[in-house]
Amino acid sequence: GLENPACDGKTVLVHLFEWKWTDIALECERFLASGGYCGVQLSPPHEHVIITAEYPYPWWQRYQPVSYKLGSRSGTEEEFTDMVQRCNAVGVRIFVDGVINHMAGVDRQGVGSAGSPFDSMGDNRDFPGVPYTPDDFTPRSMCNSGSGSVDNYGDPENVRNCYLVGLADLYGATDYVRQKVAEYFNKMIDIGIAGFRIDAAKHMWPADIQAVQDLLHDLNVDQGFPAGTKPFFAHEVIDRNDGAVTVQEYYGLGRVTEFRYCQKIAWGIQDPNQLYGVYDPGWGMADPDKAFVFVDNHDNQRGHGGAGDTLTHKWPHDYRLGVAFTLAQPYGFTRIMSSYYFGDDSDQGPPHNSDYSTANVVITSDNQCSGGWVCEHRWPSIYKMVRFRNAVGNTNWENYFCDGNIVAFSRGNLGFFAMIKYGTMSQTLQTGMPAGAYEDIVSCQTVNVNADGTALISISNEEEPVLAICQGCTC
Ligand code: LAG
Ligand code: CA
Repeated sequence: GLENPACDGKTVLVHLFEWKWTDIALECERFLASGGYCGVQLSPPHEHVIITAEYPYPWWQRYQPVSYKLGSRSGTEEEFTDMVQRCNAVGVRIFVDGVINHMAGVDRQGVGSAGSPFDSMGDNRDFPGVPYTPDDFTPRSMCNSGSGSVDNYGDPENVRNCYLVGLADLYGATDYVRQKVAEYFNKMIDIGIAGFRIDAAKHMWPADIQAVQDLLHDLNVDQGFPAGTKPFFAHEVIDRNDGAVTVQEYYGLGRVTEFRYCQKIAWGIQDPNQLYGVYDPGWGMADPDKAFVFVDNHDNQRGHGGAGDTLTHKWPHDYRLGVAFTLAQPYGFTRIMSSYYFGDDSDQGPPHNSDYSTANVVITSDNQCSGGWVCEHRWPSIYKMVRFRNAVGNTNWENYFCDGNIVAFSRGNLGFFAMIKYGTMSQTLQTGMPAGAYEDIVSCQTVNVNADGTALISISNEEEPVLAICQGCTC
């Protein structure tokens, strides 16, 4: 449903940022299904602008819609449908990044990725591929900024009615826009997707999102969803206690992104004494059953939207700890980032062929990726923790231990997690688990839990300094 995706209790999404549909279909079959992943967040599947002049094919061209045709840098409608069906067939669900706040920037015209012409220059708003005409965009008279762009985050009217970085703002209060968006979403629901990430939800009125949701179909029973299941929603609301719009306004529409978690986990890995406070209601952070959490996303990992204090794959040791801890602790519904390398160039698109079409993902003999793809979701201490999170369900964390370097806790009596920031460890800790021999799912070594729940906890791999045992889990 709205807050919990229909994936049989599986609890982790992975964002396969800029992957092609053909590669995602393969990844569902060869890795994600057995890895216990709930599903994949796609890059936006709609037709987008193609940018060559100021920069060759930046990743962010996909955040400028031209129409709702399913033809994008990631592939065609046929490939999209094939991916959805093949992933569903192995129990991995597909989640769409829905860009519905706006169309292309007001400095753009040309032909989109599926062949539709468009003209968004100046006051022109011609998107025949939908079609949208000037009436479908928020009247300039409703925006109180001089430039016409969002420039005052202290004012919700400005945030929602003005043009976000100059992107032509859709007038979501109109029936026509609501119907066109719902038509786009319903087409993909009927193909078999399971839900949405709503881009720039902060810049839309909650009532306008609600109106679209009211028009949506239930998930497709022929693709294995129970009858009457609503699509899952994660609304992108960047709320860092720094503006007039709060995540709480979006409760009732599904989950909300919790960007304060990114900051909290970065600080916590810096100073493990702070880790117990990753969920801080005093900070206004979203309720646990509303929060959508992640260590980094495609924006803040490269200094775009809501960046600052962000852990990324560029610091692999700390990043592994951050993601492993995130998957071990109980707060929120979790998403893992899967990136490509980009150095210092925050505009750079995905690995590409000589004609700039997106390159294939290359899988190596040790089950990692190459060809410029990072594949954090295949790093051992990350993907193994997906199993842990699935196994411990909704249990609380207990037996919390922290000495400023070692952090450990149990999840009910279903699982126990430990990690160490520097060095190695060998120490007796309370695991909260029934007596018995368990396999550490990270190192594959045996952990013997005594009758009183204590066990000798040893971590010797300084690269992947994480240990996890759970009931029913093997290495
Ligand atoms: C988002 N969430 O609210 C996305 O996560 C984020 O990646 C999107 O921005 C943004 N909202 C709009 O969907 C990205 C880039 C921007 C880029 C924008 C449109 O972070 O840098 O703006 O996508 O492609 C670009 C230029 C701007 C220009 C604008 C309009 O960087 O300088 O004004 O296009 O032409
Ligand atoms: Ca808006």
